[in-house]
Amino acid sequence: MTVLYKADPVRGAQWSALFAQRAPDVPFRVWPDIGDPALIRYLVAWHPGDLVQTLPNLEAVFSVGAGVDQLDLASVPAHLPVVRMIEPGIVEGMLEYVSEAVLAIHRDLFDYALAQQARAWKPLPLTPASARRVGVLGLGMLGVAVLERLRIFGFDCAGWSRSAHTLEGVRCYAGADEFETFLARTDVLICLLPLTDATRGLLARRVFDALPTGASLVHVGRGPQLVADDLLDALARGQLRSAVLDVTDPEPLPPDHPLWTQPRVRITPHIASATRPDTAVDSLLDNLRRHCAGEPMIGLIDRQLGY
Ligand code: NDP
Ligand code: OXD
Repeated sequence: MTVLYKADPVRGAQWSALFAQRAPDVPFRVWPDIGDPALIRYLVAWHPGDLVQTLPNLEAVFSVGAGVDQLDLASVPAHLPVVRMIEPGIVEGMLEYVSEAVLAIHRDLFDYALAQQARAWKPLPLTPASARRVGVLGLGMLGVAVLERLRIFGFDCAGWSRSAHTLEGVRCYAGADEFETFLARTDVLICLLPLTDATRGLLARRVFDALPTGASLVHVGRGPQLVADDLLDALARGQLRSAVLDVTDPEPLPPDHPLWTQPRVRITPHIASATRPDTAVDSLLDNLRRHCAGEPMIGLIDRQLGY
């Protein structure tokens, strides 16, 4: 049951060494060294391209990351399960990134960076965390973990998802009917939604205008969920105060894009979190064992919903 890896080659070498240690009986190959295509049973990939069609005995496709939007699901035959990556390394990175971003917004660090440029010593009043209303779009693996972490700081926490959830200490909202109410109580909006037809372009004027004036955005979902012109406009009008963007459309963001020069926008190059090979290999091996035993795999996506 050969596993084929097609993603970052440096990380591929790490995966290969870990497989050799932890599952020496499972042949592991790194693309383009695929050997006999008929022997490949499992593909672990970021952008598989048309590789899937060339592997006649494939039994499952695994995304190397938490999202699956980079896979062209329509090109994966319907009988093949598609599984996303659920592993603790991705969660840890996201907790650090979002905590830092929310605390930077909460403690007015955008204002102090501008004040420093002007050499202005200008203390602002402190707002208690309990008076800062944080709202997370998406209550999945990452959204729930982020809310648990933000609660420790004492923020007033809420989340929004497609279906109804119950989370201790978090006000949960669901579906289109409760979206506006969720937005109206959110000072710091964090996007942790998967990219699907339903979420593409969601972060647009309608949403920004439904937030309290002076709210901020932390976008760690996917670039095409954000309408950049609407964000620039909301910042120019003062409707939004600041934005932390880890994802953009396109990636990389072109050097002449107006977002780069916005003083109240902070951009990072899609590094909020990343799959960690040492923990991801264990998740994959567990799923391979489950698949062989006929048990449900962890992270199996619903192809109708697209996540
Ligand atoms: P999950 O699949 O575990 O959770 C997705 C959540 O989004 C669920 O709560 C789901 O609702 C909700 N959701 C999906 N569609 C809608 C919709 N139309 N309306 C309302 N809610 C919706 O995903 P993860 O938490 O693991 O990851 C989320 C995303 O984070 C990934 O898809 C990826 O895009 C991004 N990501 C970014 C990284 C980065 O470095 N910037 C790193 C890793 C991930 P329900 O619970 O009802 O199904
Ligand atoms: C992921 C990512 O989806 O890194 O895991 O964005």
